Amino acid sequence: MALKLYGHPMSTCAARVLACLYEMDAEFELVLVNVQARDHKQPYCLATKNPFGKIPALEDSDLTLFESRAINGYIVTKYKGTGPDLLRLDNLKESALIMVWMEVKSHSFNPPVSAVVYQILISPFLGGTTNDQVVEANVEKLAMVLDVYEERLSKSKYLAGDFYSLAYLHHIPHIHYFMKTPKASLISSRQHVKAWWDDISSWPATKKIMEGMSIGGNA
Ligand code: GS8
Repeated sequence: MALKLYGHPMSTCAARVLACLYEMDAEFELVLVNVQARDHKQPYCLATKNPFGKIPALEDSDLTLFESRAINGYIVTKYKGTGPDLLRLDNLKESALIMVWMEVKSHSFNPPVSAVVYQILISPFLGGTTNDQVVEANVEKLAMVLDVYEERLSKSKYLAGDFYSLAYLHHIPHIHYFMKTPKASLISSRQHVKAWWDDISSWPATKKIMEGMSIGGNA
């Protein structure tokens, strides 16, 4: 039976899983969740999909998973024999480095990039305003993270090494939206970060998810 992904292509977390499903060439069905109608907060969804009332969730027969990065770990492991080895589980050092950069993405890169994207694109889309102070504070934090990326990417093609992995894939949805903001030069002004983004944003799986990622008329 095909995998079932509950989510919406506009959501960064769901797009992260979609990118992985495309990359692994997995057969799946996307079940659209109407977030504005709060489908994901209904008792049935809380009980059977994600008790935290978030998207995405993945069903594989009797197994239900949530948390996009954990879902991707499952997908890559399940399709290891047929798709690209995005976790390099047979190589202890490489898989450890992938873990490091996935953690960096979650804990250092994600908080500032998502704050900027939220303030500049999502809040106005939801009828709110942009808090410029929050934007500037997070731009400063993101710049420091990207300085580390620039240094790292001057030494290897991708963050974890000269091979592509889940670490690159996990960055794509947020950077896609971030590049639609007036702060995009944080990426494009850094030679190696820009080359990395130009590379990973040209992958077929990346292009496929980008088609579904649009916030109002802005992105
Ligand atoms: C975060 C899920 C999440 O925040 C993951 O899956 O990686 N750590 C989890 N999902 C958001 C959409 S992400 O764009 C969500 O469900 N938002 C709607 C809501 O909170 O009601």
